[in-house]
Amino acid sequence: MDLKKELPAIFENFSEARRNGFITAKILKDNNIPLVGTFCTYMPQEIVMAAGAVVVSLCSTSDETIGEAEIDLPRNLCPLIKSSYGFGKTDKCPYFYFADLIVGETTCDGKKKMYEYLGDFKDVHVMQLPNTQIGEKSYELWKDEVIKLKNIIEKKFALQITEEQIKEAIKLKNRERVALKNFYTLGQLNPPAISGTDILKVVYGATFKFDKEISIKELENITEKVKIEYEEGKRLDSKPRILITGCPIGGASEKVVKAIEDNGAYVVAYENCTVSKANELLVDENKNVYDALAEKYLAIGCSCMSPNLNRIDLLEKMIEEYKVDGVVDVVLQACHTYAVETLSIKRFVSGKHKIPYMAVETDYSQSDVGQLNTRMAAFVEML
Ligand code: BJ8
Repeated sequence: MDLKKELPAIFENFSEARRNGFITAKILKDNNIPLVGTFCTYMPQEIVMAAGAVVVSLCSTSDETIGEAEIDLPRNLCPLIKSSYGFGKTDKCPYFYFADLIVGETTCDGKKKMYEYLGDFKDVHVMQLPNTQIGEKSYELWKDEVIKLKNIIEKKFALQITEEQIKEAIKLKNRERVALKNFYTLGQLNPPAISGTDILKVVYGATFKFDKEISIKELENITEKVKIEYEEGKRLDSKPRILITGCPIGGASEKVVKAIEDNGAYVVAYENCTVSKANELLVDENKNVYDALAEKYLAIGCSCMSPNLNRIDLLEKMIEEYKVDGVVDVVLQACHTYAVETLSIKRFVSGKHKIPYMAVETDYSQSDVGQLNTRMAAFVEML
């Protein structure tokens, strides 16, 4: 990446990483590098990396294939599930097309049932995730599932994964998390250095950069460049500071970020899976590798866990660190777990913290853009 370029061009480079998917996936295949597709932050990527394979997120974020998916699946289902299934069914996603194995997990009901059908198109392994993070039994179950995933990958790709290789993968993935975190916590600067749109572009785009050493270097350089320019006085205006929480965001659902930023505020923090939920916690490098992985991944504060206290803990920390003026909870249509949790998040944010809170339900279409703009304008005015 040419760091002499202006920041907008550098941010665009990360967006391009996803658009260049076909070529990237093809190069990996030509070099006999196995591709493992995932739909969830709970998937312990280090196991795949230790096998010399590449992990790619298959969570689809466009409405392009939803019509095709609705032939097989109910219409009243989360767009992420329908879109992901649709891309699998139609072979329109290069990553899905080239994936050798798909690893799913028993998170929400819609996703785990969808995996059963996905098995018609691809080799699918589903990890059995417990419904709660509490108790020794949940921990042991998840640790066993991590070990089972290692065995599945060894068998699938006819290789052996050593603990040493997993240790190396843990270190590399941790370095990537730190580089990402150093970048997205630029959102803590007040007034902001960069917009929430650009933060998302980089963090989301980075998941499609498969050479982790290069990606880490780029993230470090870009963070440094933003900091230097900030010191030199390049800052954005002071505006209300919004934290986004809820379902994963990216692609079509970025319309929510746009509606916030077009109507007088900046998104400075993302609590959801796309950004902080996945990267805040590191894997302990001093423990037995399976214990360390089980511990880190089971601690993810997703609404499929009951109770989901870790989401509240992370929100508490972020509201403070980012000096947040308002919280927007994004719920994808028909995502029951996140929809039900809006009550407890509202109680926590506006009850305990006295910070304005709004939940928005959306999908991957553009039909609610007008309504989103009206609601965000009213919300921002209130701050
Ligand atoms: S760890 S947030 S990536 S499950 S939006 S498909 S929950 S109905 S995406 Fe998620 Fe893993 Fe949790 Fe993160 Fe279901 Fe809801 Fe759809 Fe969802």
